[in-house]
Amino acid sequence: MLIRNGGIEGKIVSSEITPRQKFFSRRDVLTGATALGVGALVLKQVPGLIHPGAVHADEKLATVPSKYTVPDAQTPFSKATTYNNFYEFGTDKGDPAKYAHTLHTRPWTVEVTGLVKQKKTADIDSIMKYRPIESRVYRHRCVEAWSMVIPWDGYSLSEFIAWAEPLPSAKYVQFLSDDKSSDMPDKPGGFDWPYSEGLRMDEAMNPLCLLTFGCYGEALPNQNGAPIRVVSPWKYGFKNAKSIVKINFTDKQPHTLWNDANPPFYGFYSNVNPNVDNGGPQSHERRIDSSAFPKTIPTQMFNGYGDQVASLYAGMDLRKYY
Ligand SMILES: Nc1nc2c(c(=O)[nH]1)N[C@H]1C(S)=C(S)[C@@H](COP(=O)(O)O)O[C@H]1N2
Ligand SMILES: [Mo]
Repeated sequence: MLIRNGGIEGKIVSSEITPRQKFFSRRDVLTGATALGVGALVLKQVPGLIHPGAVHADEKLATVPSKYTVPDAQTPFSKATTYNNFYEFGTDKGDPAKYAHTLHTRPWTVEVTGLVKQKKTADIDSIMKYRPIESRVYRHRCVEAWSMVIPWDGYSLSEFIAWAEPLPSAKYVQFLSDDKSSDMPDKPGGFDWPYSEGLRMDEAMNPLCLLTFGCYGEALPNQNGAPIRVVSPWKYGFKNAKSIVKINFTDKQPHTLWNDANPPFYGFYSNVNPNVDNGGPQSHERRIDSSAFPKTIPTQMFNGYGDQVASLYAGMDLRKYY
């Protein structure tokens, strides 16, 4: 397991002092790429040569077990990494596994902006060492009425937020995904890129909300949102922004890509709720597991996480705030 190393403070690159472009010279980037090994790079650049089911990230993660694990049968790795929504790489479920090899996940930094004591930038490798990485098996429910059970690897987002030091006036946190053309050259039109999502601060501070670096004990495959994403398992999957480059604290509810595109279907809260058919029926879900013919099962309120999160919404009309 990873030992607490006394915090990421010492390794944080302050954006004020050292702009990323200066810090990482072109030569450093190229040297880093060479160190990965030419073979690995070549394989990643020729996706047609490998069956998508075999796309593993190179890096194994040391993880500790978590009390937040559910007992449901897990979705096989080969399905969780080949049936994806990551529209930056195309709108078909198979597109991310085919095309996300263009995403460069090192060097990678996450900027902390908005209502914080001080703007700062953290390097992904420092963020990953900040707390022990837990393996948490979570239910994952897409608003398209399919679901998976995935062992995610990460630590509670609340730990990162404590480091980020938001001001008391911060009421929401917004996540912004990468949208660089060099990483995502063929983003579909008609969307207001970058992908943007958000949570109310108390939702983000709930320990279930996972800052995620891996799945199945290895670094996230690109198509699952490498190198860093969030997973809030009581909400529909689109709340969980992938490949995050910026975390922004605000006092107003942030705009989100899907809420802008189709507000009746994609509410800001989007808590899993079998009783609210927000444009499509949500009472059941197709559970993608190891069987050749996935079963349709009833959807649970808050995806089965009511004990941990229902109190966040006490007194709120969940039909109005869907
Ligand atoms: N940046 C970004 N994040 C995203 C999406 C996306 O298209 N782009 N799709 C969302 C949706 S709709 C779902 S269901 C989950 C899918 O995550 P998975 O592919 O790891 O299962 O990612 C979410 N995060
Ligand atoms: Mo989704």
